[in-house]
Amino acid sequence: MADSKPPATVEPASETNGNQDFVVVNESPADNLASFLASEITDYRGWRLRDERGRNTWHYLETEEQRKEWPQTISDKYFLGLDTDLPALEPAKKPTQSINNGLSFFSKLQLPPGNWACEYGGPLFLLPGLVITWYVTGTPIPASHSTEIKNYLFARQNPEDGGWGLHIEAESSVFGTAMNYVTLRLLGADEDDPRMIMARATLHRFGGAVNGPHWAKFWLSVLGVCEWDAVNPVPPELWLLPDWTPIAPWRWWIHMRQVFLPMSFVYSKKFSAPLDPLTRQLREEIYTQSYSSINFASHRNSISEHDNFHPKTWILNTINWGLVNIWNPLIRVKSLVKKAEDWAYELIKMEDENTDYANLGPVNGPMNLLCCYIHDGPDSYSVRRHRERMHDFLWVKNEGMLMNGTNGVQTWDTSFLIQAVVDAGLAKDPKWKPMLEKALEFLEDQQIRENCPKQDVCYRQRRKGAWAFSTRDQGYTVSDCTSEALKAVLMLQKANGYPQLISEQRMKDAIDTLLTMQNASGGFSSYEPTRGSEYLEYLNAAEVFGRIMVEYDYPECTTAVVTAFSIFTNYYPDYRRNEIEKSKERAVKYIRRAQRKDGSWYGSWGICFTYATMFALESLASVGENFMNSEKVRNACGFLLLNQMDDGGWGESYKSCETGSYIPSIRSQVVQTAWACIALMEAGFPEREPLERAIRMIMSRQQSNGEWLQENIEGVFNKSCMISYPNYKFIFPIKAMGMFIERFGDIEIL
Ligand code: LAN
Repeated sequence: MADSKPPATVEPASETNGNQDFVVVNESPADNLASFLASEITDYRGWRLRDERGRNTWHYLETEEQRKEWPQTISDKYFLGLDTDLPALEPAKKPTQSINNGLSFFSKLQLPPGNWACEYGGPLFLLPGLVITWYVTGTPIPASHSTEIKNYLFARQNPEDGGWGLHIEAESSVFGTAMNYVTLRLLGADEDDPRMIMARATLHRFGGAVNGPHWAKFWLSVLGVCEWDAVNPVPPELWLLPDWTPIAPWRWWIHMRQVFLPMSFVYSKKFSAPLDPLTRQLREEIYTQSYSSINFASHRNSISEHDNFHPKTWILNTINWGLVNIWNPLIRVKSLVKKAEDWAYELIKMEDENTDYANLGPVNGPMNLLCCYIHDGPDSYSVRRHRERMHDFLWVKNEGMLMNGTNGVQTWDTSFLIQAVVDAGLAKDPKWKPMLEKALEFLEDQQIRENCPKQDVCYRQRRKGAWAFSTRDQGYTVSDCTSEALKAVLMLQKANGYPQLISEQRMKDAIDTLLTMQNASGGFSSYEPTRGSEYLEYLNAAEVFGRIMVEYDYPECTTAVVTAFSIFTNYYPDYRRNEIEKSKERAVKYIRRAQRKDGSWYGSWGICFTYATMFALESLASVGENFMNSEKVRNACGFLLLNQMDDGGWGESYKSCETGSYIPSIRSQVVQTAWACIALMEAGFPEREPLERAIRMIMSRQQSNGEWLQENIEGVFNKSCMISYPNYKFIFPIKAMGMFIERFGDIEIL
């Protein structure tokens, strides 16, 4: 397979991950490694990204003829870490030149439908679910894929102990290590490979796979290398609870209930793949004692300290005890089981049909595939369609193949890029017009036009007029994705004379959907208004995540809606004006309340206080609150200025998300510096000096071809898991510099 030299970073990950705080350098015995790597990589000149209306899939072309017929593009090369040959540009002295250089580079990455794409990695618990599902459903895994998945996992192995954590910057855990070890073995990694020996040693030091969290035990039981007795109950009967019950699953955060759903089906079926020589052997590799001597039932609650981010409550432990010892053996009669499984399967089918099998995300996607395999059989349409869709989650980069946290970031990044260019005052510049027109076409194509059929039966939120985070196929409205896309459309169509691709009625549809999404608190959540009590967190069984059971208010989402409302009413002052005004007022009240004593806001989707403070200050600015007239805004500016680093930049560690207090990173970060600048300028902070220093730092990190290099990971979810937003390093510096120019002029900075 390998007929060319290895891509630069299959070796070690240190440079491309660019992470200064947690440098990942593979220091395994070099000789063994070199021979292994040389024989086990694909030729990176063979990979192509296809983008069909935002659906991104990677393809490996084996022959030179195929490669000639479908040539590699600049963006393919960029994503793969190959030389793009983009020219060195005239060095920027002023922010306008820096913006121009940045856009010259970034515009080359725009894909034919008009969107941008990117790796969306970070979590290290996604590939295992997919590979185990492929394995147990007999899905053929292309050699190119298995080779590159192995490369990625080895590249992301922690160098000190050979394990893996919850995400790429985390310390090793049983979840990461057991699952990725098994994945590598299923893909053909040798148990005697020195890297596997090291991983196994760490897993054993952590007490073996019996100390894994719930989700690990679930997947290992599916594979047949753990017993279902070790898995805490996931009763599908919960789906039969009347809707009024406070714990009914329709009230849970969408990601929890859509994972719980197929999981409960598989748990109820106690599905385990038939043993084969490999899984038989794995049974002996991942534990510290022989498989037959393990009392799995006694390990239901065993969990390593490295995984126990959110320990189970005594209430949940008591409920689980009751389910295992009373409910399952004595009360759970066959007819009830059938009723629960049938209804769960109905809901799974609805999720599949509502998303054309793309599914909500990369956890329920493979699980739904498995359910269809169990229910409909190996060659059914549902299984075949699911198999195709799995490729929507995969991404190839210079370290190998990974699984994205969603089926992409297309709509989100495209909306933000449009806004950044508009904020930089370049929307009417003929140089960037074709790029923006394409981007607008993409957003037009991606707006969701219809609600889900039987929306109430499957507990779905209204979605007509909305935008999803990734694609229209995925089809889940998110409050801020809808808002940011709507803002981008309004900015182009209304403020800058672009073609009216999206009609007035369709914008009103978006507003109608947003108006269904506000919480009683005034804040906005992500996919739906909060449907259940925070006390449901007592039933959080996943151990590795926090704040996952229900929707919460988020300053980020709330701000997006507030600002979308403001822009919309500028152009359509009469449409539902009272409701919009009232909603905005309540939303801003929530923003004010959510400010912390130190002047900051806690961010749930970006790292961390820097991210949310930027949004919150935008909300306040939209109602006229600024540095001059508001104590709150002054406090927030004080918080930001306190954390400015010596080089003029800002840098916040992901540890802030976990601990809930500001923790600086070792080195300043381009993206966070841009966020802090935007925040200060939204606040109307009057002094130029700190901003100028920050902009200087951003400009000084720009490369001669206009790009910025990857630094630390930017995003987060559920407090504990980090996720990459690689396009932020283009989008936010452009926006920040644009705002700077507007306020302080295009002065010489470098
Ligand atoms: C995302 C990605 C986008 C993100 C924003 C739009 C940035 C945010 O403002 C609202 C929430 C949202 C839509 C979001 C929610 C949770 C997601 C889908 C993710 C962080 C990407 C991956 C994550 C998902 C839960 C990963 C799968 C893990 C489970 C625990 C099920």
